[in-house]
Amino acid sequence: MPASQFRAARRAEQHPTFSSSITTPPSSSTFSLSFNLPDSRPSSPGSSIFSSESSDDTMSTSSSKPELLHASTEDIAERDYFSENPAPPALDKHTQLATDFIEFHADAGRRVALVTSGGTTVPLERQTVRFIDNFSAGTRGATSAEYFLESGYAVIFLHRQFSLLPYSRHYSHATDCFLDFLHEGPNGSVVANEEYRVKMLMVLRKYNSAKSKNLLLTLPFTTINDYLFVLRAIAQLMRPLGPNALLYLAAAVSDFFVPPERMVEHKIQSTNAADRQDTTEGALKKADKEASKETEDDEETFDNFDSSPAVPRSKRLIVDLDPVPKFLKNLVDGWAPEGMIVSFKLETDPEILVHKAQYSLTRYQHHLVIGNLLSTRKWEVVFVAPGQADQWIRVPRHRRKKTISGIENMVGVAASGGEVGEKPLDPKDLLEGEPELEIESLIIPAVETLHTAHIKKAKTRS
Ligand code: 9Z3
Repeated sequence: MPASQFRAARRAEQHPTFSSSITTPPSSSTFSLSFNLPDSRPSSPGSSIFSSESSDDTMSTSSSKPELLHASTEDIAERDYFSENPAPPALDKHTQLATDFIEFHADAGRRVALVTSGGTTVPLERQTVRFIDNFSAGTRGATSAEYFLESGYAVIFLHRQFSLLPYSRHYSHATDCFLDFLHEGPNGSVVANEEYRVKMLMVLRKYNSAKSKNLLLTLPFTTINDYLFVLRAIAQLMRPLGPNALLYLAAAVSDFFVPPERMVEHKIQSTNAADRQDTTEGALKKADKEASKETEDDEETFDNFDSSPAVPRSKRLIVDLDPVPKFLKNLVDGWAPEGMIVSFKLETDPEILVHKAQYSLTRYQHHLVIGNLLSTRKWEVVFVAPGQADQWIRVPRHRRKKTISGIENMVGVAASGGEVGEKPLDPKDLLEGEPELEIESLIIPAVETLHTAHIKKAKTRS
């Protein structure tokens, strides 16, 4: 392994939050990094029939797992996941808030969008010091929520705690610290800097309007488990909204997790210095010495890190992750059967994006997949919907905001299956001076149009 890769692996080892997958045998003294891919669970389409929901007679009283009649693979996965994993402590509180919010807007006949946003974490310890995370800042979700509100929707914003929020997102970026927009005015007042004042006032008005009309409910999650429990609960609560419910699943959801039976209680240890039998001062010194020798050894042998016996298996930190069950089918068939469901498909390889989005739609039979590439997600997305040609939505070149992570010459590449990018610039695209455009300002009206058609179709059917 080249030294640079090794250093990256070492960094990941020292900060496991950024690594792909990590576990530990509880008693081993030192650890290294490995990647164990679990077998994926088979899955087949089918309907959700929970006997426990419809009849008490069919529910087993001796087991925590309800019996299932005519169970599909998804039913079983759902029953197992939600009986084997603990409900998050805030679930009841969040459910109550969502119940009141949904009732209020159902009475008003208003459309309600559940917008999920930000990344889920995967804890490695029960008392969590370390966890696996992902890149999502919640820009897509927070920005989309604002445009949904502007279109007259009430919004339940289910977001990763401390990720971006609608409205405050304009002032909470690392580069746009809210304090930089303010200065001290007369008599100790705080005043917006003149160049930002008008925009800030508009944002503040919109925020206060949404709040005063009870149009925005923000609910936080942290872990993948929090997310799944609350997503299921809210989706089920949205049923009375019928087709007026819209589920817009923009959160970046972990595909793998550590199941409770394999999760250690305490912080994963990197040396055996804490072993009970070894707590004498001498033993601790010896352990420290061994640990520092191991570090030196590791430094010397890093070129062989991946395969060398110089790093025995017993010293590696191996996380054994299970796949997170795919609950989209349960959502479509059972949790929110009449609502419109929009999922996102994220890829990094332009050659597979469209195919994966189409596959997802075929597999889960929902209403819209919005495909995006990590590198161009702020400038283009593709809508994949049943019975329609794939539709690319793109911010015109002269209105694109530059981003550090974006790669602009990748725009258009996924549309051609990975071959060429955008066509040469059209002279009309050269117009200068127009303000930057957020892609969500194009996505949300297009989603709204599809939602209107969805509602109309449901009405015709009934
Ligand atoms: C998305 O694809 C979102 O658009 C992003 C937004 C996470 C890319 P940011 O928060 O990023 O604005 O920085 N969300 C869905 C990602 C996801 O987990 N999709 C699953 C998948 O691709 C399917 S549900 O397999």
